[in-house]
Amino acid sequence: MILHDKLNEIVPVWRERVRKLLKEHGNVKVNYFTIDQVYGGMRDVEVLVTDISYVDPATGIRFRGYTIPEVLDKLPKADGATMPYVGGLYYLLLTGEIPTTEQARAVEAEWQARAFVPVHVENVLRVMPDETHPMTLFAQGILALQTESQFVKRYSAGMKKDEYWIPTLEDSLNLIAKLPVLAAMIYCKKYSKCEMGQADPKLDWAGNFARRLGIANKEYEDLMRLYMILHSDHESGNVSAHTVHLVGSALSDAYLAFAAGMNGLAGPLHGLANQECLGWLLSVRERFGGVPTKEQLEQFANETLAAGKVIPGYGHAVLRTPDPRFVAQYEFGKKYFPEDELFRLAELVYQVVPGVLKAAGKAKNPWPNVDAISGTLQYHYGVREFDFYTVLFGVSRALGVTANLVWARALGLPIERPKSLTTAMLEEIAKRET
Ligand code: AMX
Repeated sequence: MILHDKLNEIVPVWRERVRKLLKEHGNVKVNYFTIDQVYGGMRDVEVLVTDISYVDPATGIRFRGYTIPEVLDKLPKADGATMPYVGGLYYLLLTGEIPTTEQARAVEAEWQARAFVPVHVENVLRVMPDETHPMTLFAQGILALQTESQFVKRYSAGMKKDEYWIPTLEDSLNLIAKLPVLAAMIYCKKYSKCEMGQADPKLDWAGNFARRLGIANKEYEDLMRLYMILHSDHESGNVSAHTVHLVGSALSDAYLAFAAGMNGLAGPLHGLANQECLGWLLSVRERFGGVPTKEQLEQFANETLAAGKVIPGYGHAVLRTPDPRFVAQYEFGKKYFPEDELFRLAELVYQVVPGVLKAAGKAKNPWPNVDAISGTLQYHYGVREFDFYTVLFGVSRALGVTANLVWARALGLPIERPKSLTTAMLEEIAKRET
């Protein structure tokens, strides 16, 4: 094929040209940033602003300044629950204040009242082939929901700029309310496992989501609350959050922006890692017929690296310690089912893999991230379809990215439009500066 043949010829030439430029002049500055950063995914470039969460390389995520243990401790909980109302977290993300129980319940009540999903959304899902990935269905379902956008209606009627945040908040509340129903529809379509009846008015958003997956179990309801809180936000630079912000900056409504972000979350270096992580754990278990010895696991991990693959669930672009989101889930498993075989395997991986990655010497952070354990907990309670796990992540991520979207419209943040240069221009700058 003509294009393949031509590209096959020139790709190695360009690869060598870029490699040479980065090797010899990577630290040359182009205005504010180095050539390494311009070419390298803008790593560590401080050009985004959010007040909703911040990832501290040493202590991990802080939501409005609060660490994960503080959030779990301070947010109000329903009677008999060990984990907080997710509605309380959303109040915190949006306002910066810890809500009272009444305020958290008021957010939960808003979600209950807005959970209806129009029939055309289910029709869109129905016509898709059975083998469609759940994340593809999720993004399609969100796009189908866009018919509900209040922002679109108000914008075409001629809304004033300083009111943009109001229908953005409406869209965000509606979207979050409907996502568990959409996710359960996908679970039904793919695996025929779900409970699509009326929501229990006495149960919160996360508890009802747990029930909709067909699991009526108080522990799992608490796990769902924990999971939804932990995955909600991770400052602005990660692919899903940044995509939602970028697309929203064009005044695309919350549905369009969120669907775009979910396509980024579906990538294997981002949200899909949780599915890959459980797959890797299961492949270890299958190879050794159970939990292996430390030495066997070390060898298996080295084989993964030697095959040019990453060990999913380990490493992070910003963190340099075990992810506190990993730690919170690890403690949950330790409390409720320490003897579960897969949990014991995940625990052994935690003991072994950081050493393997340190010895290999490439990964800047050898510690587990949020995905190293999340699938193991879901698996324990019966959500064993691991290509569904990224959908769970996506439902949770709506909390953080929509809170950011509301504030982006409230502060009138402009359309994002960075400037690009050509490789020849960078080479010219490098020549001039050296
Ligand atoms: N296994 C093997 N190699 C790894 C590794 C891992 N878990 N983590 C990093 N490395 C390698 C990188 O591939 C890179 O190799 P290269 O120079 O040949 O390209 C080198 O170490 C340096 O990478 P880094 O600067 O430490 O990491 P990064 O910021 O480029 O990437 C991440 C971060 C998470 C994508 C990476 O650690 C990774 O691929 N981890 C496995 C996948 C994973 O767990 N992803 C989930 C991330 C969390 C999320 O978004 N859900």
